[in-house]
Amino acid sequence: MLFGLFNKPADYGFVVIWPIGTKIANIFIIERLEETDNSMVSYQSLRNYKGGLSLNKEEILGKLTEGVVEGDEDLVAEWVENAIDAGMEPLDIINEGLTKGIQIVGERFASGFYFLPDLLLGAKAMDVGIKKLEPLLAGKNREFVGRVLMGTVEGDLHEIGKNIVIMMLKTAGFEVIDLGVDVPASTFVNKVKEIKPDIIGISALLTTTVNRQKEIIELLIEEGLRSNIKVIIGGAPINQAWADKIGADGYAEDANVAVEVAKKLLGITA
Ligand code: B12
Repeated sequence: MLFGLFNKPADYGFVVIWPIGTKIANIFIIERLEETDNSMVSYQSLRNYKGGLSLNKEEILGKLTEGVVEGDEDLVAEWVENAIDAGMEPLDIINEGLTKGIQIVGERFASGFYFLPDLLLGAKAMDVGIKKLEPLLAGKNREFVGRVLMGTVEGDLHEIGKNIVIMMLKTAGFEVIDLGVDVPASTFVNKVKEIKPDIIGISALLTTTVNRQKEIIELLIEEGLRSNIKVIIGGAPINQAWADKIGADGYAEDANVAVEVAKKLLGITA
């Protein structure tokens, strides 16, 4: 049961939310609160959804962002459910809600306001949200349009962005084999030999690890594998100039573009 208090004295009242199972099923709004313009939460916007509750999109996105910034897994889990129930697209939930949160976490870390534990909490909260959305994004059983081998380079533990790219590629019909994080160049190349993917996707988030992308491409060349495979790279510090410099076939700044690039490289038009 949830009580919302309103700070305009004449309009004091409360809102009762009855959870049935895990879903918020019923809301009773005390008449007078409808006139409240100064409420802590705008419950007026909670109307007309599934016969009683409708959440304003900005409000939901704000909560998702807040959940990641605060490293609050429960808040993220709750509001991802609300967002799904409100009919929001999984990708909007990720891009406009959760990702904004992790960007703020990064900025606060860079400015010294947040420390490593805060970074970890933010990442964990983001992960909880993504895991909830994954089943909604996962591709249906169908023939694969191509095979992609993905991983984050050695020395680098960042995987959130890589995992989003993987989800999007799967949604677009690609088969994706994930090598995880901290993957040595030799592991990438051995796996290429074993499974013969069409594309290899290499993620790097640290300026100290981006050079590993180059090493992997060099090893592919050394092993005579380069001409049979397309290489795409990504990660926050990566740009097209770096991709050109190290001889990657493609670069993408986000998961949507990653799918476009992968399709283009394989000549997939649909
Ligand atoms: C979360 C996070 C962590 C988490 C990671 C948890 C996890 N499971 O992934 C933890 C706490 C482990 C962490 C650790 C560290 N981190 Co950190 N981290 C971040 C943070 C805040 C967010 C990264 C993220 O997930 N972004 C959200 C996703 C969606 O975006 P993305 O990763 O860029 O991915 C998108 C695109 O880049 C692209 N993409 C990504 N990969 C690929 C691959 C391909 C093939 C393609 C096509 C596209 C693509 O598509 C993605 C989806 O849109 C960033 C700040 C930032 N703004 O990037 C710092 C940041 C990357 N971390 C930083 C640092 C310094 C560290 C530590 C060294 C801190 C420390 N003192 O220990 C350690 C290093 C650990 C290691 N060895 O890797 C610095 C790096 C600075 C630098 N110049 O290199 C940053 C920039 C923070 C900062 N502003 O200072 N970190």
